Amino acid sequence: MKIKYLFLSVIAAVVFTACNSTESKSEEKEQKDFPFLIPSEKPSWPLSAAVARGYDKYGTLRPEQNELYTQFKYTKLKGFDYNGYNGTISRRDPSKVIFENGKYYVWYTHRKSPVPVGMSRAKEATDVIPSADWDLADIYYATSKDGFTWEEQGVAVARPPKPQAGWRSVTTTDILKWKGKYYLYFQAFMEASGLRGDFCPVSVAYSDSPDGPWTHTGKIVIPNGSEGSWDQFQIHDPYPLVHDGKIYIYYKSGFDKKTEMLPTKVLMQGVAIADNPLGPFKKHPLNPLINSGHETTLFPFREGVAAIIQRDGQEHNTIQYAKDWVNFEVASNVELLPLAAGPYVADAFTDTKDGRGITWGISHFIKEGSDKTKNNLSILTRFDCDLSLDLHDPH
Ligand code: AAL
Repeated sequence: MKIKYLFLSVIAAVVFTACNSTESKSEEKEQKDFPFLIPSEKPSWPLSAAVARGYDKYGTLRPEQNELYTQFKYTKLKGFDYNGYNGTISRRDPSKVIFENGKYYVWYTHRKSPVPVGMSRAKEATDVIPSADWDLADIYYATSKDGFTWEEQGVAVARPPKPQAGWRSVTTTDILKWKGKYYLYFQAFMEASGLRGDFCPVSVAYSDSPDGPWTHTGKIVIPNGSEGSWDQFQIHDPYPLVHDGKIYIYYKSGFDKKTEMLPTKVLMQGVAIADNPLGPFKKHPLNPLINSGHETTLFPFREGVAAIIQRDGQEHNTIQYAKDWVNFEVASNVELLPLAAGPYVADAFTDTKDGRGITWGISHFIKEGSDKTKNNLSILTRFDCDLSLDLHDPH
């Protein structure tokens, strides 16, 4: 009997030692294979969701190694007068920047008011006091040799006479160059912003030169959506790019069933596509394509398109990428993003299949009026970033 117990205890000891050594081996293995710095190749051992995401979603553990990660730098522009920042002059919502005739061009919402707007609001549609920073505004443009010092050239597209589209205000424009002609798309307000004005559609003017003269088409080229649709209430921030031989106009709308006058803060972005700059534009069946953001800022990147998503929504403060220009994925998380950014996009209209990205542009910020008019005083600024596959701007 004793031999049996002796035999069993030997077996137990052997098994115990083997287990221990296996355990110590696997512990040893983990210690050996799990160095303090996580390797750049995805490890073979089990990972937590967060560490796995670093490999699977971002493709790199360091944002700086991500082509669509950047920080942003801002520089005060020279050449724009703001009446001592007393709230009577605002400039905001710049277009993309283009390079023509040996200089840069930018278009933007320009509002001049007899009194500081911060303290007054339009009550009636006939009021001559703007109800917001973009009420009773016209589209101005400026040119520059270096992107830092600008020369305001004056009105590009003025408000047309009532009852034409945009008679109350023409704002938030963006530029398209197509077959040698130039097109400015803009929000066409029919009422003061403080009333139902923000429920505006998009119209377009065209010219043979970036210096104008511009001709109003009087057309609504991207109309509000039908009752109950996501873009029923507003068609804002038109942003044209050329892709696949067509004109892609990305735009923002307020997406919920709010009925009060002020636009919603549930903002999403979609696209309308046409073969001709004057339409007809067909809204993509998957709209809205981007679930966050405020003003639209996009640029061709490699075969797809990238988008800077700022201010509102679950995925604000991200840069997103759509290889097919429709289905966007979060590419990076970023901070201190430019508001209403109008980047210099060298390949915005070349129908490129290999977008090279951006390094700078014009955006805006809201400054408190010098006479404490609080907001309603928007200022244009320059932003610089590193979202380019090339080293520098060729100009
Ligand atoms: C901007 C843009 C649109 C809105 C208003 C002026 O940031 O989203 O243009 O109408 O605010």
